[in-house]
Amino acid sequence: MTAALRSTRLAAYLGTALGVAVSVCFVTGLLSHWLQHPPEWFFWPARPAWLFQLTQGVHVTCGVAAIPLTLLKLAVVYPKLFSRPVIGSWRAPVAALRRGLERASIAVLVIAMVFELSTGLLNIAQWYPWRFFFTTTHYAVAWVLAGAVVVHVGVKLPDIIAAYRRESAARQSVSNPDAGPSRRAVLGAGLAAAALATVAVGGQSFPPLRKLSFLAPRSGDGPQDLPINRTAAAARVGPGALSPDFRLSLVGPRTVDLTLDELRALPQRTVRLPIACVEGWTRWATWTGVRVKDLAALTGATDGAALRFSSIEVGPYAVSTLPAEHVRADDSLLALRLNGAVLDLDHGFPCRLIAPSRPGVTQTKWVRRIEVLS
Ligand SMILES: Nc1nc2c(c(=O)[nH]1)N[C@H]1C(S)=C(S)[C@@H](COP(=O)(O)O)O[C@H]1N2
Ligand SMILES: [Mo]
Repeated sequence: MTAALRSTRLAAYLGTALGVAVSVCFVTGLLSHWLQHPPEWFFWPARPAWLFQLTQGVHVTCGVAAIPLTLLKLAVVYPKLFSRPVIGSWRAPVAALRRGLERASIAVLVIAMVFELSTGLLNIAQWYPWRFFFTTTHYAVAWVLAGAVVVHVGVKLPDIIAAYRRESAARQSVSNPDAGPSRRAVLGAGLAAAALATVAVGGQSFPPLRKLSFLAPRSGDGPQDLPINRTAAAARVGPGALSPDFRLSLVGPRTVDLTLDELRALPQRTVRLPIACVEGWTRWATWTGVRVKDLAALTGATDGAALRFSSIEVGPYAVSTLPAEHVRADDSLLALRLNGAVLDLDHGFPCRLIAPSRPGVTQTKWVRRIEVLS
């Protein structure tokens, strides 16, 4: 690699692009985390229905775009990782401290970055070759990464500012521009690789891009034109879901048990809503079922109550809480039908939750019990 490519300026450009991508991933990741584990103060609107599709699509797409940028940035700066002295001399303690902090933050930064990008990528490919629980670890390391980025940018700020100011000077310092690819060519190639990565997987989150998305792990397979996250067989819900003794229990000020026929006899509503999976894919469908707020009203719940949905299944995604804002929304349904036919067993037969602007993981399938909270 030529001197031009090792320049601070290229490192600063790539660093800026990466800083933007990481910040966007951090914020959209926090939103996804709060949606799944809402703190008291957290509010998320029920409209527009595609809001979570957008934030999560941006999260996954920026993460993927960051992969080629990270590789390029490492290629540009890696000789510095081996530069000596490691920290410096005690005779200049302030400089040594700064250098020590810089190097430590870079070590943490690189490790956390590689960890976040690789686990995120494997997660959207739905391949889990590890033993830890993905979401908790990905979330915890995100804070480590954010801290390392803040320290790194703080330490490097003088260099970054200087790099942006020194355009012409840096150009002149390149003694032999023919010795290899130019800085601009490398930067262009990096951005092109990032754009390609974006298009290659972005289509699973943004349907108009879908035909171009040759790497999108999930886009349209599954019965009733909708991918399946977890099958009925895997969740072992078949007997309970198909039993003629199935009852939906509504538990609130009044407790009501409904058979499937009784559910079908209630007023039905049809809406277009997406399943927007945290793993990045989104698929819109037409859902028909009973409005959640009508079910809440049957139990005598007051306006402003949240509901807890529990599945026949036992497992990590068997229970979800629907906040009051979404209970009130006209489009939140306990769905009985999907794309014009009875809900497939794999999509949650006899009934499943579908609510607007929510992560797919909270759209509980095979619902057996709805409880009024507070
Ligand atoms: N009971 C139960 N409900 C569940 C899940 C699950 O594993 N068990 N997976 C969730 C996830 S992660 C998603 S993305 C959606 C997918 O719904 P689908 O399989 O009908 O497409 O269902 C959600 N509901
Ligand atoms: Mo999901």
